[in-house]
Amino acid sequence: MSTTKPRVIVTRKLPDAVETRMRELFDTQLNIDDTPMTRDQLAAAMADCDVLVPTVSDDIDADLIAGSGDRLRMIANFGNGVDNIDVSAAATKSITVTNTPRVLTDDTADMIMAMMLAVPRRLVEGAQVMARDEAWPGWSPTWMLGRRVTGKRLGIVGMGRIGAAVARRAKAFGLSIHYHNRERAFTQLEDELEATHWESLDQMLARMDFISINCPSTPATYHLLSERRLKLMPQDAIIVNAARGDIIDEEALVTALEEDRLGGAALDVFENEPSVSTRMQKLAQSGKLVMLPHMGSATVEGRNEMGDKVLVNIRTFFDGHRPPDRVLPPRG
Ligand code: 8YV
Repeated sequence: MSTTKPRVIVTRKLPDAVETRMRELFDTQLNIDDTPMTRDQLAAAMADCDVLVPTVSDDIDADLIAGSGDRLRMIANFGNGVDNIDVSAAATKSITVTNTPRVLTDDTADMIMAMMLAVPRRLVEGAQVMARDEAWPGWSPTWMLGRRVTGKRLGIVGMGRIGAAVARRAKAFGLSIHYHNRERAFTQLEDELEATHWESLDQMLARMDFISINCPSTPATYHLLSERRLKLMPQDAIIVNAARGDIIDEEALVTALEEDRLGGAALDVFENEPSVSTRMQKLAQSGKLVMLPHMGSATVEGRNEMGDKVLVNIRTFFDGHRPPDRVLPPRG
């Protein structure tokens, strides 16, 4: 049966309501069992559809895009970050790229706050004690002591939507807000947050109790927290990263934690996702490192809203308009 509906291939299992609507609107191929596609399967899919709907777990690089043939017109990412897609290569082939901004800001910021509290207040260690038979000897004045959060300094690397949402929450927890950003935030936001802007990332890192990474992963932010910069941080500083793993030199971070040159870290993202090293697992057992499986935006509401955005982006594009969440290639 021939159809005039655009052919859409979705690489992973999406929420039921999103998939159902997707099938109503488009000639859609779903991935019901959620097995990630191999590179060959992605190449075949990209040669056989008008729209690919990938996620962070699909690496849509320049070679795949170059080999995609003429049919592919749109890559509608189910996700905010587009570091999994070579947007410049897509632009060269006039393929429109879209993402799903704004709907995961609050969920991600909530999780970042939870991570920021978890390390100094030893949340995971405490929960593990209660999950083990007879591991709790009973209350004691000097047992399981953590460090106070209120009154400390938080340095936000990347004051975009998520950075600002983290800052608002952290301010309510009594933290003072500092930030480093490519461009200085609007005065209004600085006033609201009583935030201090640092032109020099090095100088900010040397003075903060907490660092939260909230910038996108781009060639310019690769290993932004390098071995040299990690060495600038105070010995009891805590790093939280729910952005992308490759913004921190993970190997250097692990060494710094092992050598007690940092207070701790909470990571929701990793350099070689989904792999983490045994050294990291060992640190996680000691409580110095809290690791989560990339679940910063993982709420039912968020995933449904991400799906709605994908649907609107595809529909708008095929109605002949500019999709609301179009992503342009980086400048310069
Ligand atoms: C998403 C994320 O779950 O949207 C993002 O950028 O990091 C995640 O929270 C994932 O990217 C979906 O593709």
